[in-house]
Amino acid sequence: INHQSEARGALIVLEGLDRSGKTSQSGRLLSNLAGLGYPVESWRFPDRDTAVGKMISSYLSNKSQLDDHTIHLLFSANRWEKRSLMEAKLKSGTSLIVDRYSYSGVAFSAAKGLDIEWCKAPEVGLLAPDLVVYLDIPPEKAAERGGYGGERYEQLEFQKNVARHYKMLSDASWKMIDACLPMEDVEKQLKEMVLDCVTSCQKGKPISQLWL
Ligand code: NYM
Repeated sequence: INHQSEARGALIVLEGLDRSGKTSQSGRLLSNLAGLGYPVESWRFPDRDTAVGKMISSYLSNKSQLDDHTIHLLFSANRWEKRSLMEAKLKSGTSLIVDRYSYSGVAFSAAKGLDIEWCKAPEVGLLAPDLVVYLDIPPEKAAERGGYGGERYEQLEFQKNVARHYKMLSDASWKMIDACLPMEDVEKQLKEMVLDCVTSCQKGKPISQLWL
């Protein structure tokens, strides 16, 4: 039996404040894993290409207004609409690097004052990441990085509140990387963490579901 072909992919999630470097690091990680011959794709949430994603995008760019609960559920729906494809990819052996996931969903909505348990509820039953890496940066430092893009939420006071909520959500399974380090150092640490995770998934670690 060729065990390699039956090995499942790993679900790797990158989290962090706006301007923490998630998107750049996702790209570098994708090339690093692909370069080593691993089947891998890079995803992001919100996925702005779906119908739900277009509503989210319009909200984020202040072109539309939505009640806080409503937008929260749309972000969650945007993950649900990708769940079956996500599962199929993992089972077929492809690892996924996902830029933001349910933790962004809860941290940003709870930072507006919504109840944290209420925020978690619609995420229950989505696939649980095999690894969550938090790119840790002080909000003030993130704000200094080339300015925010002007979307909703991209303000220092709000980001401080989001950071507090991320800390509440984090548990022992999260890996932290100091996102103030040079990009190459972050890249190297991330690659090592992810290779460990990919290996344990190949060895048969089962896929589990949120919310633990
Ligand atoms: N965001 C992202 C949420 O508020 N809830 C979610 O569930 C997700 C996935 O959207 N400021 C927020 C965080 C970001 C914004 O993300 C858009 P990005 O990574 O800048 O495209």
